Amino acid sequence: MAATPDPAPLMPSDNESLTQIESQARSELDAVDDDDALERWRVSYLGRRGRLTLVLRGLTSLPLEERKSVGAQANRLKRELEAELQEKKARLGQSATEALIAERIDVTLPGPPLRAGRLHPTTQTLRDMLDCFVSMGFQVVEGPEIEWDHYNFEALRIPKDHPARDMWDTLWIDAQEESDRPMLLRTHTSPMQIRIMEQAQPPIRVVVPGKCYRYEATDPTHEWMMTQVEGLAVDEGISMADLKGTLADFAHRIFGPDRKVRFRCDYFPFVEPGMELRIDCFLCGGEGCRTCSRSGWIEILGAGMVHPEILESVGYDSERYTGFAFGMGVERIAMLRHGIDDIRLFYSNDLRFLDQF
Ligand code: 2U9
Repeated sequence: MAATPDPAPLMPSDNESLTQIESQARSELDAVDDDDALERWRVSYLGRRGRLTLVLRGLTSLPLEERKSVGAQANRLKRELEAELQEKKARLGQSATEALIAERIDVTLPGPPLRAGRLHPTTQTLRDMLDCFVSMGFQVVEGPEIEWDHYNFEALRIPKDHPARDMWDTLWIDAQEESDRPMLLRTHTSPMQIRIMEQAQPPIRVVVPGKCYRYEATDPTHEWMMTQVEGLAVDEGISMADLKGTLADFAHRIFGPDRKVRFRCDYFPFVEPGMELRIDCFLCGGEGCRTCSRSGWIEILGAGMVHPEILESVGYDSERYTGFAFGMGVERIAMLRHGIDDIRLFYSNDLRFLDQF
């Protein structure tokens, strides 16, 4: 390939050009920020056809005096630029190392904090409730959420067309309501107690937690899905005193030892007698407020002595065995404990609510 002809050397009196070369070389070197740019700079000033090299090569054509002075300046500039080139090279190498060090991962540093998960407020309260009954000797048993009409209603003394059915608005499975063996979403966990009694002999002490479903409009105290805890104790010699002692103890452990408790009559088809348990209102101290509907008392659960007809229907001798049963809503207990005024908050998945527990 034909060599490119050398550009014309500087004229002997071209001192200004040397000054220009010096200032341009310095400012361009200043702007250099990587190895490639540094090499381009070197070629352009100090390379074989670099601007300074050409000045030095052109010295021979100058008169002696000028050659001496321009030559001295050009050689000084060459030495200085070569030194500055080395310095820049070292600095670029250093900053590349620093960049590598900065990029390095220090595995000994603590990681970013993790957002810890937590138990849902329903689960927290449910666990406290179950702990309480387990410590009294009850076993925890779970059952199916889809049930036969038989276990949910018939076996609990709630026959079809009985007015008591209106107490539970039901979600039926497809067109099953009209079939021989209608199926539904259980309205309470009571069917499981029937299943247990069918399979086991007394003594029985079980608590049955689980989701239940009701066909009803939601409002601050009603949801179409709720969690229940029900309990059943069957043995020889079980009396109302056992029921009252067990449930009063439960109320004191969940709501505090200073709570007053009282039992009042209520009706449920599967117990006789039936009753509700109330505690004195801890918000108004019994004066009467919105939470206790101005009564000074808050209902926390329903209970009663298992109806003898139910004991007989599962094959127990009701002359020998008696039992008590109870049921309550877990969300209701959690609402009272935490002062929550709307049950719909539990399953609306609003983290501002859930983060508080
Ligand atoms: C069998 C025999 C008896 C369970 C009982 C209640 C009273 C009761 C409700 C309270 C509010 C449920 O969450 S709630 O809607 N329950 O009041 N439950 S006695 O009695 C039984 C259960 C099964 C075989």
